[in-house]
Amino acid sequence: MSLVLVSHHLCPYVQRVAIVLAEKGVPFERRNIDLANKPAWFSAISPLGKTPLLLVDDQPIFESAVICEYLEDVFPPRLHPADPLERARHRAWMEFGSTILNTIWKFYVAPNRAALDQQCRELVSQFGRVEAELRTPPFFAGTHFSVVDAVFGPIFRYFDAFARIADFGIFNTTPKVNAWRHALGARASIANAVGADYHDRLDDFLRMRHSEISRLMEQGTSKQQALA
Ligand SMILES: N[C@@H](CCC(=O)N[C@@H](CS)C(=O)NCC(=O)O)C(=O)O
Repeated sequence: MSLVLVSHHLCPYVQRVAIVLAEKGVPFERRNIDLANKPAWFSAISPLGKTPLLLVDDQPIFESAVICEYLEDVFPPRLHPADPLERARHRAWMEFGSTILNTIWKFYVAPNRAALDQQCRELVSQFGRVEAELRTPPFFAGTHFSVVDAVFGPIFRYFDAFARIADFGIFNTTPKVNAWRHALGARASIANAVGADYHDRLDDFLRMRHSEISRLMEQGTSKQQALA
């Protein structure tokens, strides 16, 4: 079977699929595209025009959650829990992860300090919900790495970049989430789901948002230049 993951360098939804593939030890080819200038072959096979897209022997499957479910059906080991109710709970928290990704987007495009602070409060509240859901460390389901971990690894990666800009204190009141974040950061499948140039690419991307975050990054650069 040939698997091609049609990707974008920064896309967190691509990363969750790459992590699931890595956890299952399934080889695949990654094909990065420019989402600002989508190739015609991609638009032709992608109904939503979004990454990720998994080509399974040239047949396109779209939507990251659907792709993860397909991989669960086909390749061992099972990352989802066996119990149907627990599995439904995991799927629900995958969905919550997508909601957090939407807040992260609102956070880095916030045009001014007040809007940024508002999204910061929203993130604190959302991670508060996650905190209440976490049981035994190190992962979402204790020692068993699950698809929810694959969803949250790329979420937490954003906060490494945000922490380089300023201390937003987002995890100050959620120690379990913070510990989970660090456990996921140390997992090889998560670390390897992005290229070596990811940090620079993400910094460039954030700098070009013309947002409050971009301004804070500029201020940081000017301060560093003044100190040099
Ligand atoms: N619900 C989708 C979201 C995927 C998504 O938003 N991908 C972004 C990149 S991270 C995209 O392709 N955006 C391009 C566009 O919307 O034109 C999934 O889970 O796969």
